[in-house]
Amino acid sequence: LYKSKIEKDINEAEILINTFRDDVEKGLDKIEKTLPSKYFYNKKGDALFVEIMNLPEYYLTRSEFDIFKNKTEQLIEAFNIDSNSYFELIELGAGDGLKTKELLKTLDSKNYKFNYFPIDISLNALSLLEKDLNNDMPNVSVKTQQGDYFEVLNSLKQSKKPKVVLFLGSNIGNMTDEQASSFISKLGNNLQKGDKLLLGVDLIKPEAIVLPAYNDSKGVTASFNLNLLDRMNNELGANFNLNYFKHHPEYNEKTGVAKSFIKSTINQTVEIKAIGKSYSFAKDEKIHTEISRKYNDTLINQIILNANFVINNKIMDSKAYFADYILTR
Ligand code: AVI
Repeated sequence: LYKSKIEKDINEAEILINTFRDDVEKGLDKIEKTLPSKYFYNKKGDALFVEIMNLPEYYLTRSEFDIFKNKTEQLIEAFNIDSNSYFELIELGAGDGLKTKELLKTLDSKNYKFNYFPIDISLNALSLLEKDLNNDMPNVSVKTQQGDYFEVLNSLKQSKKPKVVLFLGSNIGNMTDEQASSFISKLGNNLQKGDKLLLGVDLIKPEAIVLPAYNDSKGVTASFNLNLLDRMNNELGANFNLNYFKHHPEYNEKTGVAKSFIKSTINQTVEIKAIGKSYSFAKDEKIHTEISRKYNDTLINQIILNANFVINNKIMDSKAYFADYILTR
């Protein structure tokens, strides 16, 4: 199909930039302008997200780490796996492995027989994680899987071995409830009866705790959000002036929905060369860039309603900020 690897790489890069352009055009053509949050995560965005996870206001990572560190035995018990029979531990998203390492360490010390399969789109994230794990826990066999979650799960399905899938960090909260439902259903379709899903979600709690997590005092979350404008400038030939847009988070503690916006601070027009259009922004007009949903039992039950899962356990951190639900297929 391609004459060379370079030709293939160029072609793939073109497809990526074209979908970015099309998604931006679709979002900015709407009356209530939106941009998809998945475009936060380029190299700069990945680094900013790591910084966010270490912020004092961003409690999510620490809360889930508390569960993995202090309730490891409960997690493992909930997996209901015989320590003599082999199983596959699969993680959706490579992350920095900090939480998973606690689990791997305990599984290893208890002589469980398993392989660890982190799945990620980013080859870079996977190879960093693999190196780190090989260094820190040479006993654990790490089999990185690059690609789309469902494509990889589908290929892993062939093995017929018992599986435990980790989907941590309230990553599901960046989907709409409809997207989350169909995601969980699809996961169920790629697993076998008895397999487990460990779903980590942030819980609904007062605004005084949630809002600062998305509006930190150092302005890292603001840079993370505004990085979208930077990307459009660099990759789509846009001329957003970052001095005239600001980060604007909102949280509704009744619905449990946190939203991030980029707000225009003046009346202005921005040209995006790759689209061949100009967009006007009124003073105080908002572009919706992210949803970070918080949950309770009712919401989780609704989301898994049409999926082939039942809830077995719910394990929370000491402050009851965050929950890891263990579901059985
Ligand atoms: C990755 N995701 C779960 C984060 C969240 O909390 O929604 C992304 C994030 N956005 C702003 N801060 C962190």
